Amino acid sequence: MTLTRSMARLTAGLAGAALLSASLTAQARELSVSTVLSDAFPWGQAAEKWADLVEERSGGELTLRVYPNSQLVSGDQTREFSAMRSGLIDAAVGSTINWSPQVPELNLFSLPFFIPDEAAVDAVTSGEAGELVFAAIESRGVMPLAWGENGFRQVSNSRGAISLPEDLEGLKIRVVGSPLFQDTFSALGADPTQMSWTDAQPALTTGAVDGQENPLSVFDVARIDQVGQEHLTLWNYMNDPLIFAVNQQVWQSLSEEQQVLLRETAIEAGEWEIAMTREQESERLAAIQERGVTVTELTDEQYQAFVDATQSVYEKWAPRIGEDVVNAAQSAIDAR
Ligand code: X2X
Repeated sequence: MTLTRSMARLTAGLAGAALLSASLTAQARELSVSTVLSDAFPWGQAAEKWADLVEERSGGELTLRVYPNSQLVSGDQTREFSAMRSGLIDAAVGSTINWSPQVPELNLFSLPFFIPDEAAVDAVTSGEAGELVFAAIESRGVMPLAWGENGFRQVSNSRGAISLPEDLEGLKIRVVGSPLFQDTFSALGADPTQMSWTDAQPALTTGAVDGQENPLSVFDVARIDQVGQEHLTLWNYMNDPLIFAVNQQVWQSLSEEQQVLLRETAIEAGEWEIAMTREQESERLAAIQERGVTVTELTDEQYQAFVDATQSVYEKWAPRIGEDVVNAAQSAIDAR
């Protein structure tokens, strides 16, 4: 081969490689996905499942990279929605609680003793109330795609068993940074203190707070009993759904095919995670009890005492959430 011919080949080869890589960069797209909990928890697993399905079905054209532990918002989980809206984060699998400071309608799920069981959760999320909530999110610059579930939140503490509101009197309870929680625990006579999940664990360890509330999966995986939380009350006072969502500009920049793919895989990952979370509840409870935690279940009268004590929270927050959303949810719950 003459020098000129081999040079010509080399040049053609390089040009080809450049073309190929240019077309790859034009097509391949990576989106960041924020979560509060890692894949040690069902919540983080929901995001990983979404990423796996997208990887499988997009043939590498679209990649979701999951950033757990609220790291994209430096641990401040109540800033996740704003960060996604402004485009600092492309997407998230986030909790209704953490997004409620920016989307008041999401407080629907935090109304104490309002959505009592799994059938009620499903009736709300899959019906008109769910649609209104998704429309509220969309109107604030974020495209919601699917539901997941962190679970029913149960209260624990290091002092003694809680079976009536009086038992919470004066207890310092860590709550998430959402104002409704402050009202609920104040109404119950406790001393609520707002902090992120990142700060909650050291606060429980040092005894700076007496108690906390989280779903069984979080209590179990994070080994909350090992930081002195020996008393757990099953009161199902609220469920904490998760929402799969994408920044609006990012969403609009995707092809229709990619949008369909993202939505379908989010729905699939969400359904998978909700079923898994619910299935695991009884084995998690057994594991928690085996580790020596006292588990308290409420009689109907005790439950009613909590409902009555928090009635004022419902009255204050229903108008802020929007009567149309609350009424649609109430009808769905009644008809379940
Ligand atoms: O902070 C919490 O308690 C957690 C992890 O459950 C949420 O992000 C709502």
